[in-house]
Amino acid sequence: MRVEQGFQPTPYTEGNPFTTDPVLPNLLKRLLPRDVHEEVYGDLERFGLKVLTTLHDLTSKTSEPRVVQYDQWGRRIDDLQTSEGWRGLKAQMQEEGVIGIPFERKYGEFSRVYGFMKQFIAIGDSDVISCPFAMTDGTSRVLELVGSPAVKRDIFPRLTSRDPSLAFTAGQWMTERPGGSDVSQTETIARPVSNASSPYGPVYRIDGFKWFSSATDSDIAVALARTGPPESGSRGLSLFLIPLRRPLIRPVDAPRPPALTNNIKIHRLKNKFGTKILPTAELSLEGAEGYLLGEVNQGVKFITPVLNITRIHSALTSVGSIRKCLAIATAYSSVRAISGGRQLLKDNVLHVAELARAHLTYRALTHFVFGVVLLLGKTECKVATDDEVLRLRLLTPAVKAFAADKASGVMEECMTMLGGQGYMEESRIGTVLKDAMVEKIWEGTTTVLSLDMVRAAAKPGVLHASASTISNMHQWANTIVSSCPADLVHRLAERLATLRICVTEVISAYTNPSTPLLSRPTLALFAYTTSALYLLEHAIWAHESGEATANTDIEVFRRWIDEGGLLPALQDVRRVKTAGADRTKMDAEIVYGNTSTTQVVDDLPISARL
Ligand code: UCC
Repeated sequence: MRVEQGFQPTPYTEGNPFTTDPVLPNLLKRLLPRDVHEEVYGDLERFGLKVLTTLHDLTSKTSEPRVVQYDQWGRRIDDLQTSEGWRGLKAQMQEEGVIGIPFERKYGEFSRVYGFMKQFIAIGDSDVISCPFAMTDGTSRVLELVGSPAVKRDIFPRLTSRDPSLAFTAGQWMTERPGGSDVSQTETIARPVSNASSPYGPVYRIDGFKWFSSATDSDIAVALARTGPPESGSRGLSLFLIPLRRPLIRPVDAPRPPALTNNIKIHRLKNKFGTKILPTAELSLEGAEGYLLGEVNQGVKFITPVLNITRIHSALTSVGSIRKCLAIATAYSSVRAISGGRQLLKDNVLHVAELARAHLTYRALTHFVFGVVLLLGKTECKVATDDEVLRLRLLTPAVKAFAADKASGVMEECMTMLGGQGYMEESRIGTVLKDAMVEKIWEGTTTVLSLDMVRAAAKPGVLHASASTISNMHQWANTIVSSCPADLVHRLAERLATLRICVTEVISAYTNPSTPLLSRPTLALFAYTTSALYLLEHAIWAHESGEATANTDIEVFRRWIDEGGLLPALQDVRRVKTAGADRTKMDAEIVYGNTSTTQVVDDLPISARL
């Protein structure tokens, strides 16, 4: 039989990633004031079509970057070559204003929601172009906060520019070989240059080796380097603005110089599991010129906006990757016939039940991440209350870690929903899944972030009562739960009670961390609870404003409480809370074998074994 003969599978057609998404249009309607919503809706609809056409085509033209280190005469050139598709994607995102929108702030605090929504619908059809823009975004914020007038005149406008011929992107260089996430071991040294001056800030010569430098094709980077003695750990680090190419400001038609022009050598490109299109490199800084940002030895403090903003981007990418895979799986269910051709997958209850389970997680995460995005917008525009600023600090690591943890499982399910077709590279589910795996690692693993939350929660008023503040989390949860109208309270009473129990448990776990083991399960419970609160907030809004989706939104909240994983997360926290040292010892024995006397499991309280 020839390939043209016999059964011909029907390809699926994906709808507009914004207008046909089951969550986004209504979420946007709730989050934005009516006039802003009316203005941006059309742009997002237009961009949604562009994602399916222009961006999709450019993605098919990307290929792995390469570095040509020497020319034929043996001269070091470090020529970093990226693909036409990659450069095209970059230009498209700049023109669309993914960095312009949040910093132009045409829509005030709502600009963040609009800008992030644009990035969100492009994820999955734009390779990992979101990565350099995450760092460009964080860097723009740092420069906005602490850049010199000349930095604000020459560099900030380029980072936020919509003109690709002028626009800059930025990288972030923190990680080094000794420490990974622990920057206290930073070996890179910055020495002041007394006889040099720059309008961009005090000039330093920087020497060191940066181990994971993504966005090596960028124009500038923000980097930590040591200015204090080694024993000062992370308190002896300062933040620098480092041009990757000099001169930094050139005529538009001037050729792009290599990083060697600032004494930066590309040692090699990383051989990564995913994100292969992204030029991540090991860099050797051999007297690179850099300009101090902020105060000496305060580098960690000044780089935290980059960390926090990139963490929100990371969460967005995890959830956006789910969106893409679900869009494919859902579209496929409308064309794939089963049962001898008599039934489409979309009419098969067993299949739809699995799709609904995946959609449940997607909905919860989408509401969570855009809740955080709104808080970011409010904070940057200085209209957030003190409580909201504190909440943003706590929710940022939580949403990053939680979204990354949940994403891969859902994407795997989506892949199986296409059977063998899902496993084919052409479906792109595999690429999206592999790329999204990095979200569990970069900008802090789940464990690192769970410890960050412990630190953030210790700030007075964030979670627990202080002299003047009643619990922030408690107050926020109370405000949402108590805004539930009577008829909804009646329908959801049991779930609302569960939610209150979870809030109390989270606060207690952070207030009295009886064991260091609590940080990870508490992060999970916190994230389940927070996403439930956002789902409830949305369901109440939909119910009260008579949205056609109201019943679905209420059901999604109910299922998230009953079936989404919140109850096992609650049990986890309770189990670990009461476990004590015996559990830690048993953990070691499970992993490394019995090396000393064993505390038998039966000696543990029953609650610790649930
Ligand atoms: O290695 C990586 C690359 C992986 C592979 C990449 C491949 C391709 C990528 C593709 C992408 C698409 S990523 C790993 C990057 N590293 C991190 O994410 C850093 C993780 N470490 C942390 O988050 C740490 O907490 C640090 C570095 C931020 C700080 O740790 P230290 O040195 O212990 O410092 P402290 O003492 O904990 O914090 C210093 C101050 C404190 O304030 P003060 O001085 O007032 O007490 C903290 O409260 O900074 C404050 N602080 C923060 N403030 C710390 N973190 C934050 C924060 N997030 N927000 C606000």
